[in-house]
Amino acid sequence: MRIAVVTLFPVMIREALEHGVVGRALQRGVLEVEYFDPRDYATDVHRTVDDRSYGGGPGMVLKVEPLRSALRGATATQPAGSRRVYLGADGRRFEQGMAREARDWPGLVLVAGRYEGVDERFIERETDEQWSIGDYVLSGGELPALVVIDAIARLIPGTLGSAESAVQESFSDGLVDWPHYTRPPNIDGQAVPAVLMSGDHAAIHRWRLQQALGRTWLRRPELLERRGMSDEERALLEEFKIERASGTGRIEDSQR
Ligand code: 4F9
Repeated sequence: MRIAVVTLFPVMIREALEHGVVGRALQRGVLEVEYFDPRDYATDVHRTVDDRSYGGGPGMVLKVEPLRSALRGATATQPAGSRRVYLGADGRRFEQGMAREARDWPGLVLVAGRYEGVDERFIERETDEQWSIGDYVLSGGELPALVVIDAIARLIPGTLGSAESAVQESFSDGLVDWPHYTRPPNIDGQAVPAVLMSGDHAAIHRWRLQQALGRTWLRRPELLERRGMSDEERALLEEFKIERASGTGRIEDSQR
């Protein structure tokens, strides 16, 4: 898959993508990321990309022309039918389902804005959608672009090894993760749950599903609402609640 990014800080994105699973996808060539810096498209001697805000106030606004030229350069390298996504705090909330859809698009151009602002006429006229990764103020769209690229890259066939894919599949079904443990079996009096060392694979699977259900109920009830449960899962969750009532939970779970 080819992704183009319009950004004033290409090095920030390129270097962050060099590591781990995504770095491997880039090396193997299953993912290609290209960068288009509006500064390279500015036409004046100072390579100006921003200007003062009409209406006054502090903070500079990114100008239409350099952004538009960079975006057109980016779009030219992309297959027909590729989509242009502006990353901005007031966009549609980015979720896993959107990563799956974007993976299947012919191409993707991401535009990272700056916090102070981007001329609205560029967003309106030159981009197809606006995505936000969450409700916080960031200095720009570069970190959101990295989040989006990472989430999509993991879904490209050939990016993950078979073990990683198996892990991914078990969690893309609308529940949060179950808890994980590795050696040593006992540390400072904290033991690994005995079932995980029992060798009973059916019991282990049941326990993990129960933990995932229980944690989703505690921490992300809206996910459980959206997903629904089978009769068997409902029974597992009820058992989780009963066991939990007789134990001690974490502070962040105490609202339940
Ligand atoms: C973009 C925040 C996407 C969240 C871009 C300032 C942003 C953002 N999601 N904040 N510039």
